[in-house]
Amino acid sequence: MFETIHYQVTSAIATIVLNRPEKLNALNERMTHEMLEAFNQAAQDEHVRVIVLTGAGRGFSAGQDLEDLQHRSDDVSIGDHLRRGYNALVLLMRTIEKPVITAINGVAAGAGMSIALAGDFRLASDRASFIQAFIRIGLIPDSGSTWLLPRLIGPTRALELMTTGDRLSAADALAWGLVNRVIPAEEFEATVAAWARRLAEAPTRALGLTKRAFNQALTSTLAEALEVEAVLQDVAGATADSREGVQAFLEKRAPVFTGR
Ligand code: T3D
Repeated sequence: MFETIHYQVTSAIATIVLNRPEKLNALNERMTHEMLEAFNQAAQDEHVRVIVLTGAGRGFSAGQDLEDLQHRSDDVSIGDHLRRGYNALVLLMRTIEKPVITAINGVAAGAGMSIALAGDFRLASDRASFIQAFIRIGLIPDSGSTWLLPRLIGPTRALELMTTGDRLSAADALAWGLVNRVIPAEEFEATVAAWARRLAEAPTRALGLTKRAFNQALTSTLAEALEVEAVLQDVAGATADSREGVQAFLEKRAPVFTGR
C-alpha cells in the first residue's frame, strides 16, 4: 500500500501520481522508494505496456524535500542518499523496456526536473515550468541532469540553466527541444491519455528494444550501434507482433498488436 503516491493500472496503462500536492510533490525518502517500487511493479507486470508519471495538484515535483534534507542524520552522506534513491530511480526509468511518459502538469524543480527529463516522452501542460533549482541552494545538478539536459537541449543552454537556476517556461522548453508537446491545461489529461493509449496498442517488445538500442547508441560508435541493431532486430523479428505487422500489411488491414 502506497502512502505518498497513487498507483493504478487500467487498460495496460500504469499511472503513477506523486501525491504530496501541498508541498508541490517535493520528494521525501518514502516517496522516492515508493516510486522505485511502483516502477519495478510496472516493469514486471506483463499486462502493463506503458507507464505514465505525473503529479497531483499544481506541481509536478519541487525536487528534494528540503525539510527532510535539513533533518536528515549527519551519518547519511548526500552521495549515498542519491545512489540509493534518485540514481536508482532514473536508471530504472531509462532502462525499463516499456515506454515511460512524464506528464509534467506544473513546476518541475531540482531532482523533480531530472525525473521529468528521464521520461521517454515528455508532455508538458502550458502551466509547467522547469528549474535547475540545485544552484539556488548551493548544490550541483544531480539525479541525471548533467547527462540528460545537455543531450536534450545542447551544452550552451544546459549550462546556462544549471548555473543560473532560472525558470524555463513550457513554451521555451518546447522551442528548445526539452519536451515533445505543450498542451493547454484544460486538454492535458485527455491528451496524455490519448498518447498513453496509442503507445499501449503499439508493439511493446519493439518499443522496448528501440529504447535499448537508442540508449546504447547515445554512447557508442556507429559500428557498435550497427551491431546492436542487428542483434536486437533478430529479437524483434521473432515476435508475434512483428509477424502480425507484416501479415496485416499484406492483408491491407490495421494490425492488432498484443505486446508479445
Ligand atoms: O541528498 C539529497 O537528497 C540532495 C538532493 C537534491 C536534489 C534536489 O532536488 S535539490 C533542489 C530542491 N528543490 C528546490 O530547491 C526547490 C524549492 N522550491 C521552490 O523553489 C519553489 O517552491 C518553486 C519555485 C518550486 C515553486 O514556487 P511557488 O511560489 O509556486 O510555490 P511555494 O509557495 O514556494 O511552494 C508551495 C509549498 O510547497 C510551500 O509550502 P507552504 O509555505 O505552503 O507550507 C513550500 O514550502 C513547499 N515546497 C516547495 N518546494 C519544496 C517545498 N517544501 C519542501 N521542499 C521543497 N523542495
